[in-house]
Amino acid sequence: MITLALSKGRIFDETLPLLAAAGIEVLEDQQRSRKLILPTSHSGVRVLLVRASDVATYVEYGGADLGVTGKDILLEHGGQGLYQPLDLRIAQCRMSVAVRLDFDYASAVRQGARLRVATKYTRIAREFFADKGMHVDLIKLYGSMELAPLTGLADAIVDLVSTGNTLKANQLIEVERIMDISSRLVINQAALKLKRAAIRPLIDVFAHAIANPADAS
Ligand code: PRT
Ligand code: MG
Repeated sequence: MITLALSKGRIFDETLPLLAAAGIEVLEDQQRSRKLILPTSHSGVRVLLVRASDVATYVEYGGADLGVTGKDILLEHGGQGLYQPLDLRIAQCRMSVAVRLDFDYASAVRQGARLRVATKYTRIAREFFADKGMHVDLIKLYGSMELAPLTGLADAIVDLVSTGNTLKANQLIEVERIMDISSRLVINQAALKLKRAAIRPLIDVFAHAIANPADAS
């Protein structure tokens, strides 16, 4: 049996076509089911539903053999000990710095002002501003980062942006693009050795499906 850890929402949805390319169909409706372990059409494969930020942890400790998780999470929590053979190019977005429309970020940077930055991604933010030679006070938040500049909690946020609609709806503007983000296939090192016969073909099918998106129906 191989166990694949996914998170509900975009990662689950965007992994389904890759599984389909391998002839694997998840047999339970992720939205409606309360189950956390979902059977698939392949008796040797099951899907575990975990929080997005827990996928790498499950795979690292062998609670799952493999998983799909964002580069943001791998960079923030460290993907140590995980085999990362593929960028699946799904759940794409970017990590950016955003401020209120009326905040003059450019002159704050020019003047070397000490910025207060709210984010869930303190590690990525710390490295980014350190590389720019900027001094920042980081404020750790766990969600709704957009509120921080609006309430005066912070001057800027570091957060994921995809359409930009959330920023726009909150009168915020993107002032720096830190990096592009997509999701990776992560594999437990021991599982890769012990279950190679089952896992290796999956990697190959995923790689082929990514390289040939036109084949997907
Ligand atoms: O939502 P929950 O608290 O359960 O967990 P999560 O936010 O960690 O999970 P989920 O499923 O929302 O995100 C899983 C992964 O999807 C992330 O780790 C990213 O790698 C990737 N991803 C891709 C995104 C986005 N796009 C994205 N737009 N993750 C989050 N967002 C959020 C963003 O934080 C912001 O609040 O969507 C909002 C902005 O979206 P736009 O379209 O308005 O710009
Ligand atoms: Mg979310």
